[in-house]
Amino acid sequence: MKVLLLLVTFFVASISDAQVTPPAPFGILPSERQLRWHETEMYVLVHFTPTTFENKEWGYGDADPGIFNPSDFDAGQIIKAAKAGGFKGLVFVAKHHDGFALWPTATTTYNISKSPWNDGKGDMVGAFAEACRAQGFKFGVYCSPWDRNNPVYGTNDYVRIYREQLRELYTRYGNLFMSWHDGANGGDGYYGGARESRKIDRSVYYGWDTTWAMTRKLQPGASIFSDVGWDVRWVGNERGEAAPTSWATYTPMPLDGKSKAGPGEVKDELNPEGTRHGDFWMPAECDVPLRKGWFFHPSENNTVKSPEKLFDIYLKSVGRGGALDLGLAPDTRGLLHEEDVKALQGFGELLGKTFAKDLAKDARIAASQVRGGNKSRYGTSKLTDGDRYSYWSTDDGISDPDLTIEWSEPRTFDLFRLRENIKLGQRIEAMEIDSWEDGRWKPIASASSIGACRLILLPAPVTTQKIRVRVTKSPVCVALSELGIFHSRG
Ligand code: FUL
Repeated sequence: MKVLLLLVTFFVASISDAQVTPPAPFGILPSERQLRWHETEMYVLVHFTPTTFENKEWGYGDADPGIFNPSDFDAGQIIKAAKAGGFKGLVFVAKHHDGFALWPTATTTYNISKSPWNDGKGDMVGAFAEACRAQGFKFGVYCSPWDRNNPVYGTNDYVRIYREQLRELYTRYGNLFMSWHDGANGGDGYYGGARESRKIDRSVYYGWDTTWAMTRKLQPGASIFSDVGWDVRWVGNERGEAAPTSWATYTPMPLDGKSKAGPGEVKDELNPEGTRHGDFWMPAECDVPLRKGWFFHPSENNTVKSPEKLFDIYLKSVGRGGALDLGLAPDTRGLLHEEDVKALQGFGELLGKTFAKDLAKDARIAASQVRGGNKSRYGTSKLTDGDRYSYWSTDDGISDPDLTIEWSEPRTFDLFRLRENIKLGQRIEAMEIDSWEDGRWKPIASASSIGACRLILLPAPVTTQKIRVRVTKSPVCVALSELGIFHSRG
């Protein structure tokens, strides 16, 4: 009898599952590669070249390779510190604007084999790649298109050399999660002794279409970052801050401002918000150095950002649907300075403490409607199951549903985390949160874009037994995958 009952239940459940079709995806969708990038959320960007030993921010391209000789280089120490900060990947600057290649390349003699480090037998890109793998970290490379050392910079020969440098990087160091291309282009430099200024037309010179076709072929999992966009766009500042409303979709504008451009085509103006209903899925990467500069300078030891400042940046980057790319600058020992290690450790602890207890998990969450009445597939339990892609949804046509979250006794909190299942596109445009106080609903927060992650910090903690989340604007039914409630000041 029991077996029969179970079978009947199973049968009825499968029929109702089959009858409820999932919501149709909305607009432009992320690629698998971009989904992995969104999941990464936080990574570091390491600058360490002869420029460090010159105590400069931009090497001119004329530094003697003999000065590059770290006394105690340890990629493991740097990764360990980043990991303690909650970061999941590392992008290493394999070549900065000074043109010095940190790996033994065949493309230029201005490379690590000419330095005394490891008797000229070292490979710093390899050392980082290996140490990342050993610590379960993702690894990526930054290879500067601008090269102030190369005698042929500005000609087509250089573009061929640059592509060959990328080919070496793509084929020697395993799977990369990012290929990072900065946007500083042309100007004065050493250029093989010419010591002059060279200008290039960045809209055509590099032929990015050809270069990135190679990236796709050799490193299909690598998200391409560039100031002209591709998989990931630059947020438009080096403070690590996305706009309060941030759309993951984007339509780049060309220089002439007349027509629409494709990804990779130069635009004259960045729209920090992204573009609602834009032509491409191109979320923002928010880069910011841990110190004042991207390179280590002893005089900037007192500029290391505090864990609290890093948390604020986290709220404005990851918390606005982007990723946080934090610049780390090893000193001339080849290690992260003690202050930097301390700040990262403190930040990691702050994150751990903040997100340790999700109060939504012990609340009763009731939805105004559940898609097809199918709670097992689209019900509110999906909001707290830790899965970014399972979700609460409603029937088509219901685009302003709400959730009531109730505890058995009052709870104190000040932070919300919301996520949409972005596999179905970025859908929600506005929501409000109310708290039940003195017998009525009182508005406590509101948000516009949600996307991969939206963190909302309240100005002060709120204590209540009941809250309400109201979606007030969405062009289609919702696909909300997470509602987390935390107490960051607890
Ligand atoms: C910029 C560069 O000019 C800076 O030196 C640094 O590498 C930063 C991450 O990107 O474009």
